[in-house]
Amino acid sequence: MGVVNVTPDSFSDGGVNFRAEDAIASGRRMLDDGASIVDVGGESTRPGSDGVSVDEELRRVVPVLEALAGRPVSIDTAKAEVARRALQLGAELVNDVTALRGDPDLAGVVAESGVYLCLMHMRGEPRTMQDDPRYDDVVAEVAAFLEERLAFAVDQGIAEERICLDPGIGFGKTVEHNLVLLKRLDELAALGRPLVIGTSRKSFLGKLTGRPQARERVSGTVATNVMALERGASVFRVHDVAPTVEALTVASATLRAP
Ligand code: 9MG
Repeated sequence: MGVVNVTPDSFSDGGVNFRAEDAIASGRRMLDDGASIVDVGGESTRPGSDGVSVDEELRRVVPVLEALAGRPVSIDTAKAEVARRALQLGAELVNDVTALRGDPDLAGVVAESGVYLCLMHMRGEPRTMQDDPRYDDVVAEVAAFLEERLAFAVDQGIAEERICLDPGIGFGKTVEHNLVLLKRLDELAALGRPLVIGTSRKSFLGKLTGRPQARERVSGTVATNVMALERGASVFRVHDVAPTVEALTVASATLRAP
């Protein structure tokens, strides 16, 4: 899954895709580089960020979705109105970082349209989520949360076979929480739904490797995605599609070797 942030303030790409033409070109390049889908988002979820209005989010994503019509696209939004428009324009998956807690109408939009849904774990909200997050057992608590949100989504009429789960690396987690989640990802895979993993260029990688610039964190991104594959993840949300596809191709061939 390639990441196309149509935002001015993304920590991970410095806003390089804020202009629609740049976002469209990036999305096309990611698909050419081997992404199975591109995730288009118009609201930043980086730590400390504030939300944007429905109108502004639509203004950002609609031209990109229009230009990518006919290609596999996911919409990264927590807003029912934005999801509805994106699905009309052909989006096949709704990536909701609030796991249906942000907008009471979003579950209905997803249920009616029959598209795929990603439910992600987040402790708190982007503005405050990195203020001293604590867990007794981060894996058990994330698993319990995802199980509860999965049951909620199914209860709202969304087909279970259409739902994937995501531990929300970096969303209300310390470096150690992120590492423990990656190390014990098999416990989340045991929930029985496909797992999405999003480590791409995130700050915990920079803290471990001394890379302050997000775009210098490709090796860390690749390493974590290979580990996540080995522990049961099947969707890898990344900015750097070509090196990730190459690494995952080799890693998955190795896992399949007799
Ligand atoms: C929007 N977004 C930013 N990081 C993410 C992650 O790790 N997973 C998902 N599903 N979405 C994310």
